[in-house]
Amino acid sequence: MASFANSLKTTADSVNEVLRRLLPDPEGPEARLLEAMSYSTLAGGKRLRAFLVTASADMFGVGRTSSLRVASAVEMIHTYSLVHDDLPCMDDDDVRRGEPALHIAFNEATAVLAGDALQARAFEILVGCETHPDPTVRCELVRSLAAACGCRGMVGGQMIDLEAEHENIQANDIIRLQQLKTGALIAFSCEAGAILGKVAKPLRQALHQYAHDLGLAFQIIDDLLDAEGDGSTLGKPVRKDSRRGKATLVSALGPERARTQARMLAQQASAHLDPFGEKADIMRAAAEFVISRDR
Ligand code: GRG
Repeated sequence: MASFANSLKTTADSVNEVLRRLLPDPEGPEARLLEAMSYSTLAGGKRLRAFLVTASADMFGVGRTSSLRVASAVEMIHTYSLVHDDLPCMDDDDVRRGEPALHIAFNEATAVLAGDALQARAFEILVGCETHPDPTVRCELVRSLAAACGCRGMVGGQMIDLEAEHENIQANDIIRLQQLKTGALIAFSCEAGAILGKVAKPLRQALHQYAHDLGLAFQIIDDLLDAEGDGSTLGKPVRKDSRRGKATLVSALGPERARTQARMLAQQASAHLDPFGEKADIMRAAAEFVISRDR
């Protein structure tokens, strides 16, 4: 696990360096917006999604220039989702990654605009020729990321989540909600390597299935951390789900069954990597990390 933590940290350092280059310099009359984009994007974070992009791309011999650009685009989308999720009209959280949330550090309007601009910048990066020489690959990256973060992906999941507050929804509906809200972007991150490497469909499908189980395990642990974890380690408020009466797999199954389910999903995720043999060992370690993390 220590070696996985080192790999995750190395990827985080690399993606942070690329993000610093790809985020616009805070100059001109719109400088405050650009400062806000950097404030949230460079505020830390595990960079797990970036790791999944580079690890899947490494399996197919894709160069790091390409995979780190895609990883940066994904982290920009992830940051935008956290910025908007923290807004008073959504989850209304004041702290993120151990720092004041963007709408607290700046203001609400700036947080909305910074999220919008991060989303646009992510797609601008994907279509850049430096991302991949083949325009059909760039086009598929754009199509696939748009699907993952749009109305039938992350945004759709957030809508269902907001409407489901204080409702007694069943485990199957919770799973679907979470697949959209958090799973879809994780799935794109894992499949990005296959898109960049132009590999055959069954291999991309195997990565999709790995991501499906990994995403659910990730979300169960996130909910367990909210229910049982330490706010100072997590860098965000805890016990939010119970305060808001939000149904999660932890509230539906109870903590012990939820933890067992997460372990089973992580094992199942690793099994989907069989076609890649030893080349996928680091992605198997990622599944182990997801269920043993404390933040
Ligand atoms: C508002 C468009 C819009 C979407 C919001 C993803 C999302 C949808 C909201 C985030 C709320 C949340 C905390 C969901 C739980 C899972 C999750 C995304 C946790 C945060 O991801 P980590 O742990 O965060 O990878 P770091 O800070 O490490 O990047």
